[in-house]
Amino acid sequence: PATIFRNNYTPPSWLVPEISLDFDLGTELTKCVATLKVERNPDGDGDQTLHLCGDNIAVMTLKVDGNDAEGWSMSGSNLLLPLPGSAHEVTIETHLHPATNSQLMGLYASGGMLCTQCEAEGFRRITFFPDRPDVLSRYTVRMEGPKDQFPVLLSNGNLADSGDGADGRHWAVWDDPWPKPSYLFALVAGQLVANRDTFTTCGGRKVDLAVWVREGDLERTDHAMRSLIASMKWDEETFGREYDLDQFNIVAVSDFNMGAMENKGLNIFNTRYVLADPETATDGDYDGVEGVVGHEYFHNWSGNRITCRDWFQLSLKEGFTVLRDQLFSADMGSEPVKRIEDVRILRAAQFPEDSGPLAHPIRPDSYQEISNFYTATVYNKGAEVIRMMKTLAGDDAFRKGTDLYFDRHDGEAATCEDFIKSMEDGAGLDLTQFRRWYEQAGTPRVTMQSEFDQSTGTVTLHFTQKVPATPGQPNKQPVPIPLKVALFDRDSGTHTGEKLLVLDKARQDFTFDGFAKPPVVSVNRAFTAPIQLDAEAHDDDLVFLAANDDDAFARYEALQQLVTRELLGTIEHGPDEKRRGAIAEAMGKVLDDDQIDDLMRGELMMLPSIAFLLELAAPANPVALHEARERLKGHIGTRLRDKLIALHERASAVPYGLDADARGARKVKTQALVMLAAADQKEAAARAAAQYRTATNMTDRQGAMMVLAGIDCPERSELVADFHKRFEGNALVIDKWFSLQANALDPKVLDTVEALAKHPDFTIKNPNRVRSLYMTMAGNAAAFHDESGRGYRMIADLVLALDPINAQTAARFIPALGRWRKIEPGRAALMRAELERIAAAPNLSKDTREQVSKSLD
Ligand code: HT7
Ligand code: ZN
Repeated sequence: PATIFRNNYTPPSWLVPEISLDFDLGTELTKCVATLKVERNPDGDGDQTLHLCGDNIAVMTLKVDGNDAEGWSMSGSNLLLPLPGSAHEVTIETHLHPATNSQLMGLYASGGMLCTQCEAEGFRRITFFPDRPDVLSRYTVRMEGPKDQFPVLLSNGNLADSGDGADGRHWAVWDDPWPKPSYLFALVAGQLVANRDTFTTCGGRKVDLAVWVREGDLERTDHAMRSLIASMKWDEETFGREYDLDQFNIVAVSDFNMGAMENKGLNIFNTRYVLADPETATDGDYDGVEGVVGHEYFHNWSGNRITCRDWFQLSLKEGFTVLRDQLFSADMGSEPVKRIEDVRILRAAQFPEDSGPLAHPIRPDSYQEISNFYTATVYNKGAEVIRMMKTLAGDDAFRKGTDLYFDRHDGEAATCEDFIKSMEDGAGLDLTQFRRWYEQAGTPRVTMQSEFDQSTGTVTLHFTQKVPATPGQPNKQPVPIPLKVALFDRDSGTHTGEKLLVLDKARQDFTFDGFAKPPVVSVNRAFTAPIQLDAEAHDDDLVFLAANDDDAFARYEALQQLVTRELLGTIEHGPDEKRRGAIAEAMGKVLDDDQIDDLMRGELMMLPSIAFLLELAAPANPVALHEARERLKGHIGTRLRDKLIALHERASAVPYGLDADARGARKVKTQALVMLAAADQKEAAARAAAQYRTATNMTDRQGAMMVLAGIDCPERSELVADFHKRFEGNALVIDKWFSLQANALDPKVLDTVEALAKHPDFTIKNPNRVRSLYMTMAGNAAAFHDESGRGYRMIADLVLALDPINAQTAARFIPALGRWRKIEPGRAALMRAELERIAAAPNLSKDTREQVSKSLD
């Protein structure tokens, strides 16, 4: 497949200021007539041929200015149309087959309804078009179809007209006044019902809001609607952004490749991020709905009003919008807990990507298949990079920078450089060196040593930084790293004030005076920079910070570091009894401390993930690491048994509610159960079964089932069956049923996964179901890394079966196998062998081919 390079960007030769689309809808056959007003681009190269992208479609008719077109040709799947003048009207008819579109890109059928997914390059599966984000057009969409089958007809913008036709048919015309790129086009037709509300914007515009779902799902849409209204208000208050249409529609579909899509005025969502009620959705699911509803809504400005010039600029909209959704969720709940959650995701998903064969800068330099670049790097590291600008500027100056960006580039297809320049001009920052964060892949490694000079009462912090080599980037330059630091007095447990240091050289020292004794150093507080830090702190200092740090993140971090040190030490030379004792004691303080709320306590109780630990270890045996982690949990569970039981009981007495206290109680309840189960399975099984049986909500039920699924006891099969029976027919909960079993800490889990793949509820055609079984198994270290190689084989078999059906989803399984360099040689060879087996398959998709070949390099 061809490689596309960022530096080869050229402006389009032709522009399309207007397009009208006319759809004659049917599940088996939809006819689409597109009329494009095209104009030569004064900034283009003067090419007289109009290049229109196509994918899996054929030209049925083609006219130019009302006459049959002449001289056109196909180049692969693209249409080349030479045009004599500088402005023409081009009309193209295409025929689409939504029912057989299993790739879920373009127009497809999902549960009887029709819907679209056009980002990144799906519009070319609907009609021939210059399908690139810098071609902005005004869209008018007419659609017509049988009213009984498609009673609801939606597209972008505002409804302009509608009516009934002959033979039980009806039609609607939608008009979107805002020029947009083709990837933001959307259409939905189906049997849907709406939860409706209104929102009046700060400028007085009354907006009709609707969340559209299948009939039985209506009562599970209130949280999505609440989240939408909260997002609209928050974006006005926090970023000064007002909504700009009279309607805002959200539609939930059950077959969807990603989480959701920000189509202008018509967001399309995976049902997973719309539907929630206490009985079927966990607290985590509620947070997911709030975060994703916010994310897609925020794209209306960061993505839609200002879009990307080309796909290399993806982080311009995604990194910034992730930051915006993170800040929103923090404001809606607990800021420090949200920060810890965001860092946990970054470390488990992005750090491994940044150190592996698929590492790329947040603004990549090349790609073969753009769908492969919707990554944790572009999204989550992209958000961290903009967060660093916010830290460097301060909140007020940051807001000046974003205001300038929105003003300067409204209506444009912009670049990351445009964003950086607006930040420089608006926030008053010099980001010359900072631009390296956009250019270089790899997580910077920072070391810190502190040196105390008794004679002068000074402390010097000696820092080094190194950005590691990544594929195609052997030599790196230092980046500016903002680090919040505080120096604690050991006796009083207080510090003299937090400082912001900016580390911008390979080696750098910072000196502080006025100390009678060596202080305890707290560094990278609030995780101000996305780095791997080795601060060489003594265990006692980590224990001190875990108990005393007034920065909640730093407190969490100290305990995580202590545990990480112990686990990495265990697989090298066995457990360290003294350190294990210190960890249990620190955890005991966490359980006792009534200054900590339960949401935070629940975070502090979680041990670092295997994915994160593998980043820090030399090529390791993941199963040994997993076992060490379980043993440490067991040690803590045994030492703190009474406290954990008391906590479980206290939390169990809190009635269900969506407030922070009730949610916190549910979080610690399950965390207590997890630790107790690692200590005494039999006792925990009875407690988990009781939690399951008395559960009034999915958080408690899922927590109990998660623990039970890993214990060989009579309750397990009984309650697994009960769970299925209770929620039969509810796809999202049945997804949980699959993942709970695929995630089990059970030696027979691979047998279970194999059996579940044959279960009548399993289908390879639904991405949520595939992910719930196989992505979960790939994240279950003990299962995936089974020394037989069976876990690797199962993933490779899945990729080969799924690739022809849904290439995007198949390609997303490759990175799990691509991490072989982090794994001990025996298993690494087995992982590579599976990658080679995939690579040898004929007719692999571009998506999977790119990921596999890079993973083997
Ligand atoms: N901007 C959206 C990206 C997306 C997508 C990309 C590729 C294939 C399918 C997709 N569905 C949605 C999602 C977002 O970040 O908001
Ligand atoms: Zn997004």
